[in-house]
Amino acid sequence: MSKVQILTGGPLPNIPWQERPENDRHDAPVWRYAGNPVIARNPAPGVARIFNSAVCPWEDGFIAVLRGEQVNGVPHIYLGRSADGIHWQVDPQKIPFVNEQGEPFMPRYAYDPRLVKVEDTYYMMWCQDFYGASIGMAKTKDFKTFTRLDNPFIPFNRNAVLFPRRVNGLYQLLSRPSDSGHTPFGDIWLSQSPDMTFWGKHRHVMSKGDKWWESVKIGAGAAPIETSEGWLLLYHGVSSTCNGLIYSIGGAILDINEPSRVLYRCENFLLTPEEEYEERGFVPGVCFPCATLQDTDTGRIAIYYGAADTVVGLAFTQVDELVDYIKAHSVTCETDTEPGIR
Ligand code: BMA
Repeated sequence: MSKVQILTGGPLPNIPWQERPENDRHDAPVWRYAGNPVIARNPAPGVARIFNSAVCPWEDGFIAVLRGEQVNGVPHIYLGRSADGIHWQVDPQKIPFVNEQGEPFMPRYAYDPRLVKVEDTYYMMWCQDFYGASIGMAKTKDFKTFTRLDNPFIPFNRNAVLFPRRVNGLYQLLSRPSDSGHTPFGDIWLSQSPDMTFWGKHRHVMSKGDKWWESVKIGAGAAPIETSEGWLLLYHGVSSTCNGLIYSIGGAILDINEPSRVLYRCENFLLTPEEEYEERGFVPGVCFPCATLQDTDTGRIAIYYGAADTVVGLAFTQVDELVDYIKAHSVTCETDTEPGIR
């Protein structure tokens, strides 16, 4: 039993897991699956690459919403199924979204999906065209019918991630207001809703950091994990180099009852591109987290991240070690710790 209790989900003894290698010299307690990548190039007919993708437990195994870059270069979302969270069968058809009337209603493009179960429903959120890049959302209960919801925000916005439960009676959605291009700025914001349609009570959560690995912009990654220490948030932080942008994974802990307040924020990255499949690909130097699986009994956490906009990687951490590391290296500033409204 871990010291820090994970309160999201229940026991999941079948999540993928490998112990940390004894000779691991990384500073942060996050280590890669030795068999990475778990989804390689050309994973299905007409799909050249699958990368920034999200998973959930489903029936006896796992299900995933996958960012698939089609051979015409346009991204869409595909479904994947796996018994062990490592070997994936990719459905060659795009997810067939419908509107509330059950009629076909496909986004023009869709990328960076997240998948979060809230109460008895699975919600997906992604980035799509809404007369400019913004957030699309859909819900399903059976992974057969995917009903789109109203788009929560006007353009431009990216990186939407729902919390796995309501807080103070309201659904909670993190996002990152952006521009129409590659966005040289960006903070994480929180929006709240009584019904998944009307989003308001917006709060600022965190600014880009003054540490160089996250000095350009940040964006929420995986759905926050509820723990006895607060909401554990894995996010991406971006730095600028002579050779373009580099995406690393960072960690923070948000207040349980007021998640726009950051309690701890790790000044170090938790994972940064360094393996061949992270440094070489369609966009080199990208580790982009989109989901976790966690086991409440052991405190094990499996992290799914896109690598180099080309493949899916898997990494592991243990909640006690991760929370200790974030706390031990925490540096917060006023824009982190204040309630986020001015
Ligand atoms: C962001 C998004 C991500 C991508 C990243 C790096 O703007 O488009 O999907 O992984 O850039 O290219």
